[in-house]
Amino acid sequence: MTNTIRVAVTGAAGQIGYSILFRIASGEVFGKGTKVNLNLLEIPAVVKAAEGVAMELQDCAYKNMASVNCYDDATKAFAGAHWALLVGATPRGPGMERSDLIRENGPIFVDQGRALNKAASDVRIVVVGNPCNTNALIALHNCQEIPANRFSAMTALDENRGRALLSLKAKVPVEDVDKLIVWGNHSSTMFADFENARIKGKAVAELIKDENWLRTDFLKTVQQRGAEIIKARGKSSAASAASSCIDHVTNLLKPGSLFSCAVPSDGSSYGIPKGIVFSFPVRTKENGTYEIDQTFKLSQFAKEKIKTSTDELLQERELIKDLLA
Ligand code: NAX
Repeated sequence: MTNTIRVAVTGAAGQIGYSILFRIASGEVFGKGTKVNLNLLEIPAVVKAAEGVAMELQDCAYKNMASVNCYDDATKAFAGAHWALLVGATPRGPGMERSDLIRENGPIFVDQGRALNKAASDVRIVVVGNPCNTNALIALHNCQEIPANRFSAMTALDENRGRALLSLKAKVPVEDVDKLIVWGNHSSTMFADFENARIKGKAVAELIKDENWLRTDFLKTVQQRGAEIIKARGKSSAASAASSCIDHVTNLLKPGSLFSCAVPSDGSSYGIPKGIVFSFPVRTKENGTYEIDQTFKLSQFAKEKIKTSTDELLQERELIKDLLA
């Protein structure tokens, strides 16, 4: 085992933290040939709970975990990190509007962007904490030293939800469903593009001959799945979110992967304006970077759905424009 990396995880004592940290420490994410130093970040009032998680991580005696340390200071937690998984954020409370949540969580990502700017250089940042697209935009604006293409936000859970749903409907194994790209915002306006998706290499409509279901129930179920889980479980999705975050990271590490990933738009792809973080079909390249796949054909129906999500992201940007350095 030769390679050693440092991974910072924020919101380490939260639900997703409790699920993802053990899988990172086990070697599942970065490979059995890599040792991981884990830096856990929590707010001061909760750092004690993170210390409890750290004790459990030590008690697993994972060969792939080189160290685990807890911090309540972002600059210390991000020092020398190769990956920063920004999971921590305040959850949406009862009666709270999305716009309130954006204003509540925005400042966290100003601080964390600045801390990354000071403390890390060769780092890749994945934003999970909601509203994740706009939080990623805030963080990258406050972190001028790190290239914008090192920042992404997670829409892999939405893609996984959609793939699972199509596989159940078509009665095929989930691995037979691919190219299901979720476009836009990780919110109820996201568009899970069943028109470009493939089941066993064929158009979805060839196997699921129910266009009305695809255009209505399918899209709505993917968009509302998070709320449905809260209703059933009494808590938000955490293990599936952690699992999808692992898919997001492993896809970014594996050249040739094609997956849904929210990245900064430079204005050159699919007519999406510059200056928002938008979920596109992202293809990982050999040298650890990625490109936006340009081969997707969008119908008028898809374009309308994508426009709704684009407009929402532009409105979100307007709400936090004072936080963009
Ligand atoms: P929890 O409320 O269980 O945990 C969040 C943790 O973050 C708490 O322990 C809190 O103390 C900590 N925290 C808050 N502010 C912090 C800061 N400034 N620095 C460090 N830690 C901080 O939430 P959990 O279920 O773990 O979800 C975490 C985030 O993921 C939420 O914002 C949630 O909305 C978001 N999600 C995003 C998803 C996605 O697909 N992008 C799906 C799952 C999830 O809903």
